Amino acid sequence: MANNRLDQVVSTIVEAVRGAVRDENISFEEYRAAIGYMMKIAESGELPLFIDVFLNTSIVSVINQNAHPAASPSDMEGPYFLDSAPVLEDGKMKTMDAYADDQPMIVRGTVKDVDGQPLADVLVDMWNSTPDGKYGGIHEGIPVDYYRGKVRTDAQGQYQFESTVPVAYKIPDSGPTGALLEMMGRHSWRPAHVHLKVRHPGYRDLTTQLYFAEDEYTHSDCCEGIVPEQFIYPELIEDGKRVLEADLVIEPQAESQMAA
Ligand code: MBD
Ligand code: FE
Repeated sequence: MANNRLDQVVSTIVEAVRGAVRDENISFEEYRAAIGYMMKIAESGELPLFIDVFLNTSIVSVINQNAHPAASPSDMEGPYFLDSAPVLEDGKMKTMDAYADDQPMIVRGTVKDVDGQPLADVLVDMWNSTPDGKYGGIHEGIPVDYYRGKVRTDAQGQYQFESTVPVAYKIPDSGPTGALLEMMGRHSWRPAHVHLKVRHPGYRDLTTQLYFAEDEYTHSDCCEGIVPEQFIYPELIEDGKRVLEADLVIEPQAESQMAA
């Protein structure tokens, strides 16, 4: 049986690309070069990164368009979420001693429903980069159980993580994704950011990011992330720790999604 949704989406994509070929007078040589480039992307293992750089933000726009007005803004998941992250009893992530000058960071807040009621026992995931822009379980030398973890909200709906402040993240520039950005005259930096994912039965998953007001890339993200104003944090230090307070509002799942 033909899949109508698939047919419609693929047809629309192909028509959009054909339109670009016509509009830009693409030559056969350029067409072959594009195929060669796509092969390089695939062979380098950067396919998820490449697609996230150019398209994840659009997926998030669709999510935000369809979201309840009281729900927290969604942002890109990016390529480095791992559901195998450890459960943290006290919210304290493992960080590497090798980073002697790292700054401790607390990320905390309350998970609520759209009526403002706190939600207990909600699963919250957080992941962020090392002080030199690497992710646990992804980049060389950083084990999978470092700089990521899961907690559950307490009876008051509160969650807390402890990690260290991340830095602006440079898309690997030895690979074809960074090379393309550079050839386009664009830089390949993401602002320093913290990833959060909230999951609770009967509610829509919320995936978002927190940003730092002082970061020079917060308003020039190479991935054109959403960067919601409410999630840009001015410097707040408590007991030597950078504090980010993020209340996260999740909405009930649509009934059509419940059945699935
Ligand atoms: C990242 O760390 C990220 O969050 C995104 C969206 C893309 C590339 C690297
Ligand atoms: Fe990231």
